Amino acid sequence: MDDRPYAPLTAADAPARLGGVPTLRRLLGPEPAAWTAAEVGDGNLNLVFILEGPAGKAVAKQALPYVRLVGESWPLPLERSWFEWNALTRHAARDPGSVPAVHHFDRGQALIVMDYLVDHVILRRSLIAGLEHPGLAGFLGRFCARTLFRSSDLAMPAAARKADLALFAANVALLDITEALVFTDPYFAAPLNRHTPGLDPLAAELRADARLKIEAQHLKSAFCSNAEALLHGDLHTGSIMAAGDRIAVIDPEFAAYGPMGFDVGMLIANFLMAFHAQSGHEARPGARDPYRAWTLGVAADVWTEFAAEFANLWRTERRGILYPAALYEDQGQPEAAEAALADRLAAIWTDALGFMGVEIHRRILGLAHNADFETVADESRRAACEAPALRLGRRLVLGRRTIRDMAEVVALARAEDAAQSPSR
Ligand code: SR1
Ligand code: MG
Repeated sequence: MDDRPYAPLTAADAPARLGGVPTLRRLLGPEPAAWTAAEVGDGNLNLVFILEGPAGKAVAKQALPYVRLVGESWPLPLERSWFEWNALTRHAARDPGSVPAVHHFDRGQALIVMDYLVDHVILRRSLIAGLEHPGLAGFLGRFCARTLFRSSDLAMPAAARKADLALFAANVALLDITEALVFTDPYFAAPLNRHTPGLDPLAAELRADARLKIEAQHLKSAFCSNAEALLHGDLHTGSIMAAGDRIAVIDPEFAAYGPMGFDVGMLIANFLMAFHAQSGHEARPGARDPYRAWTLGVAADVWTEFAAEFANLWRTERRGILYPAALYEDQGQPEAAEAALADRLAAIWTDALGFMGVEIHRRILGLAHNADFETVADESRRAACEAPALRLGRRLVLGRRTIRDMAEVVALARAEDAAQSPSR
């Protein structure tokens, strides 16, 4: 523990400042003077260092007191690191092996030192490069099911869940970002918004769509008030690392209680956007068709795997205060428990569809864009990727009560893509 006042690490002072931590000396080597540090953060908020010593490597993530993407004009509490650490420890317990192991946490310095994941890259980079990761959907679907189910009133002792509800409810500043950036700002000319110039007419059309804006606020209301489970809160493909079939989920600093469909929907939306971005990355039209199919397959399978694991947990770990076995199985009515499960999954599905739609909109019309589209340098080509995604987003938000399954979502994504590029 560093008792000095908070100060951001630098590559130059990180070895000396962290050199007193016994765990890190064991991990990196006993002589901090032989360690090096390199700042590699490319996210919107924090500093990230790779620490390297003769014996090994580690990653140090430190919060800055402001939003890195915007600058010091947008202050942000260092305490987000405390929420991230609490979420990481819960994720590790609820889905062992799914998150990097934490080696050191310093609340005052807003610093988490964790495993260096050998050979891993941010999944979004793989999706841009056209790389497949076997087992990805299964891992992610199970991660969502396990972390959401096991943090909910379906599984947790009531007092422990309420204590966590209170703990994470204090993650106000990060919740405020999501509430504004995901659900409201994309739908009007908010000061920090930006979009690709060719999208002006479509952006205006979406912002004039009263039904869309009403549904977006219904979704925001669900996000703010339906404290169903502990969410990762920012589960996009930039919060996932991958090396072949080894996957890890990182960065749960937006963790808070909310509707289960939020994590699942945001995650699937990012695979749908990866699909729409492929025309911006392929060498010639159609060259990425097999990869397009893979991204849509992952999107669909995330839901299937989530639902399967959720059902498994429902049948084997439903020991919380909700839908107790005393009402169903214990009275010889197992089919009633199955009917209740189907109702719960249907509610999560409807929520998830809506959250998919607003996530797509905010990544194209809001402040925080994603590299899938941003790395398409040619603006007209980029707009041609983004426009069908925006249209898909609207169909998902408005159709969330009638769209039945992922096959329908995939068909909608393909239809919007084809309408934009009829030659393919
Ligand atoms: C001001 S922070 C913008 C976005 O970056 C984070 O990764 C979250 O997605 C947030 O919405
Ligand atoms: Mg993040």
